[in-house]
Amino acid sequence: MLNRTRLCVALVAASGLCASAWGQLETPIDYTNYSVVRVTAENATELSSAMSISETTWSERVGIGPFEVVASPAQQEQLAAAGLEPVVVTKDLGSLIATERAELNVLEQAKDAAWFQTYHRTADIHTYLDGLIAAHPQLTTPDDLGDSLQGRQLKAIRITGPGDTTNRPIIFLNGGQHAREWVSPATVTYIADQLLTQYGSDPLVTALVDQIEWVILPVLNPDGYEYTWDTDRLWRKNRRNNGNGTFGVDLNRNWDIDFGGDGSSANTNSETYHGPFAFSEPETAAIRDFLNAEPRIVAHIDFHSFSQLILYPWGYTGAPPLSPSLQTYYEDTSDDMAAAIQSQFGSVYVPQESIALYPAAGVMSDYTASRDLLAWTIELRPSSGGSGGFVLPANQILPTGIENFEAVKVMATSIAFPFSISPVAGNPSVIDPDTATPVSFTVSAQSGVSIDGTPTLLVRTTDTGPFTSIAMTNAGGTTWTASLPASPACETIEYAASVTATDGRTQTFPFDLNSQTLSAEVLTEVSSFFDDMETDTGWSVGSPQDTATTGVWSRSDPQATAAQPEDDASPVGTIAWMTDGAAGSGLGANDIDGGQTTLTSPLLDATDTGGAVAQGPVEAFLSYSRWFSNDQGASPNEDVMVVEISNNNGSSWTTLETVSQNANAWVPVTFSVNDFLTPTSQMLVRFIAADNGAGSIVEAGVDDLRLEVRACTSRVGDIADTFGNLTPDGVIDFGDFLAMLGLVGPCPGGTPGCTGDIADDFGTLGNADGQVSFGDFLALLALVD
Ligand code: 0X9
Ligand code: ZN
Repeated sequence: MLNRTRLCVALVAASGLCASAWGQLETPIDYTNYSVVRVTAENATELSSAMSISETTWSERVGIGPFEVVASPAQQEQLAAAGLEPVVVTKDLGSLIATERAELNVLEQAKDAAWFQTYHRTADIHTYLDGLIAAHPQLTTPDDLGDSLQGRQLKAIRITGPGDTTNRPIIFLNGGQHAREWVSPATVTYIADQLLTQYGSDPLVTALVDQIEWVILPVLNPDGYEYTWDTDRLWRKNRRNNGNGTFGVDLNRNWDIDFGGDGSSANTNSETYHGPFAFSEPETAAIRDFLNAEPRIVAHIDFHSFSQLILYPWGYTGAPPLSPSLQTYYEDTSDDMAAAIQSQFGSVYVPQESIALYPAAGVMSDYTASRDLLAWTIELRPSSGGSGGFVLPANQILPTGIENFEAVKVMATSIAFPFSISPVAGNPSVIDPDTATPVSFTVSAQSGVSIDGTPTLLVRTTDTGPFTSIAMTNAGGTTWTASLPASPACETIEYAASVTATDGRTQTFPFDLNSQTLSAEVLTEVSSFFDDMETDTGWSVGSPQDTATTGVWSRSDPQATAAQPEDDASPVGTIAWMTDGAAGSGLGANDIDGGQTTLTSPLLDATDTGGAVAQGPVEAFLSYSRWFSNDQGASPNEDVMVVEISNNNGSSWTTLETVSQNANAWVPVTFSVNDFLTPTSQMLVRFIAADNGAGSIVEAGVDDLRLEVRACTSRVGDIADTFGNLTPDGVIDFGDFLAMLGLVGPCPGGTPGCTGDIADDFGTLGNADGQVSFGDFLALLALVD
């Protein structure tokens, strides 16, 4: 068991750590040689022995099955003796905590340490809030939501723009309900800081501060939080003396929603002890009173760590279903929040209903949801206990704050504005010349609001000029469509959506058109490689990692099984690359067995402009049809096909997609190569299909691979180097006339349409006749710009 001796040693006292107003401080618990170990409880008896041997759990979910606990070497032996099969996942927690502490000391001492490069104690966080209030007196007011059990203030900051606030919705954010989740108060403080520092410069933040009143409470459980600094870094609850030698109530089980139900404990020693009755704790009661006093509160987020989750209601057993519209709202908004987080540093936060994590009773966000607030619990970094759990390195505070500020903005946007507008995923970023191209948006109105007329598409081809507005038409449900106008090659079309409400408010996407628009490049197809696999164009099978014994890639006319098609994907021809196309004696005869098999393309040139001179970007698009089936056999849905791409002839590889879809059909897919790698002349693509599970049926196929290169090529008349010493510069000007003079005469090789021999589609005078002549000069004149 942990050493729980309460002592206040002189050294600690001298450092000020003992100078508490509420009594004696305790010696910090030493976690040297403690580890995080994964145990597996086969039954309730094993579960309860695990809980009695180890005092601190590390997993989000503790129950029958595998979970993680903190254990000393002696406790690990006891766990093993009790049949819990302990496996160490993080060695020496003590040194992890010591490293964190050392890092803190260094940063604290460095005079220029920025606030968010380190963790801070409650009093310092409060001082920081005071600093924000002093620096932004027009936008802030201090707010005291009550006192903790040990008499610390529940100090919040109120943030809103000037003007009448009587109808402004309030969003309430809090951190620090669980003491050891240090990144939570830090993130919440960061959000308050950013709302204020970006006000006046970022248009969206300005609008969100003007239209919403924010109440932000970084530390809801200051007594527990201070205890994690002084005594037990892994303490979770508040510091209630339960009177029987045990301490602490889990505040996040103490709210009046299904109080005492599943996922909360009546055992005072438990980490999820719910307390004697709902709101028995001053911290939870204070927030209840605040909610009662503020009918304008519409939304709430409770920040925790860790696991990277966006949890929405409900989280308790037996909760009634949400209304369909609220369910859709939570799913859509939580997805958008996750996407906004991911857009910053790629962190994946998973949106899900709270109960999908585990049922828990008496939880804060369920309580606020039960009062008709929109309510979330966000679990911050890291994604797993193996990467530090609650002991998150201080250099992660800033990225965690930045990514979650994005999520908060998305959530607040859904409240502050009349519509939620998003471009559909399939809108093209590259379009054909001289071709009207549709783009679509989804537009949904908040309740009580409707669209006036139709949404419009705003379009322009200059960076700063006025937009032309084009009415959109409804394409079913909330989807609206209009076409980008046909435009010549090399234009960049900027566009946006604009929607007006019947109450007169207008909202655009992107939000601020002065700083951001959507765009599409008009690029010409300059080359295209197509392989229908009917002949061998130089594909290769095998890699050093390949171990498959059957179902190795081969080029063949497939024979149908329950997992494999009868026909290739091409409208003409019969052949595709298959993981053995022969049916054999049955379903499992010729599918992949024994590991992976790799198919690699011939070298592809994604810079081939077909002889044209490219101006600006060259964009390559890779498409193919693929077959994948893994949902039959003994261990279904375990295997995948990984598609990788290289731009250096196979020296390194980047994943294009990981296929697990059992479409039971050929699926055509297209990727922009530029989204993954810079296109080069040394491109390869490879398909790695595998059967790693025992007894699965895995079949894969590839057909109709196309590599298309698009570019802005020099226009006819913009004379290229090969014909003169003037560089094509995207502009037809006097220099081109001079260069063209030097070309007068027959085209090289007599081929019509050489540069200068103006083609018909550029002017009625053009004749592309194999001669550069006076008619071509006249046609060129018409192109000057
Ligand atoms: O268990 C909790 O209180 C929260 N997780 S934490 O690890 N930070 O303690 C999550 C509560 C979410 N609600 C439900 N799972 N019902
Ligand atoms: Zn928590």
